[in-house]
Amino acid sequence: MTQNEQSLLFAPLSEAPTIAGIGPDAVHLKGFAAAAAQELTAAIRAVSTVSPFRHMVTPGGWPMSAEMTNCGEAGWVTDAAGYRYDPLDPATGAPWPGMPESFLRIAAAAAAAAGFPGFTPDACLINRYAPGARMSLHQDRDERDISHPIVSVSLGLPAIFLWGGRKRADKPRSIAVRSGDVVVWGGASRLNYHGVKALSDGNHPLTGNCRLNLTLRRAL
Ligand code: MD3
Ligand code: FE
Repeated sequence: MTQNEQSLLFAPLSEAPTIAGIGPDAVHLKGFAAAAAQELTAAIRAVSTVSPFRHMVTPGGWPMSAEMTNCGEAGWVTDAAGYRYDPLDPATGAPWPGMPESFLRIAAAAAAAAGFPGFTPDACLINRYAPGARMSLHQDRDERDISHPIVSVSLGLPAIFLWGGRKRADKPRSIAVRSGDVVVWGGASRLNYHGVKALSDGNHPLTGNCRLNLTLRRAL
């Protein structure tokens, strides 16, 4: 038996959640959503049955490597016309599926734990990363009122967040995120540049060979 296998035998089945500051008004809640991970993943499956994951195309004409869908009052979309929140799914012509209760609950609880009480998201962008998929450095600035935080929930394969500064040129730090981790970004960090490194191959009991990320937002 290797030392790695040996230590796995004694590892706890799940670790207690911990809280770590990563910048002003940005908090990493490790394992905060671990107990809800299965329920959240099942709800994503239900959403994607109505509004399927798809590769959206940037205004410049490049397909994004992560697949996306949405739920809630409006969904974030990009196409030749630009970025926007749309109350209708362009792929179905119908409203996006409603926000699952489990999403609202985890978002409010995580935001409160991070110092943003009363957070009630009205939109959730759901990203699905296959191995090799990534997200380049960008700001989230399509929401009407940026005084609200964004809550991000990671499920499935691990990833490396790139945590940049207020300017695109600021060198990003790498932050490892694992299934069940939640990160809350608000206040002074709300317009920081951020991205995700190309996903490594792997297999996760919850999702198979992909990573799912929820970003819960107040968009309208
Ligand atoms: C920092 N998603 O959907 S979430 C996105 O893992 C997005 O799928 C990534 O960036 C993902 O827009 C990263 C982490 C995140 C989300 C919003 C932020 C970091 C943020 C807003 C401000 C600063
Ligand atoms: Fe983003």
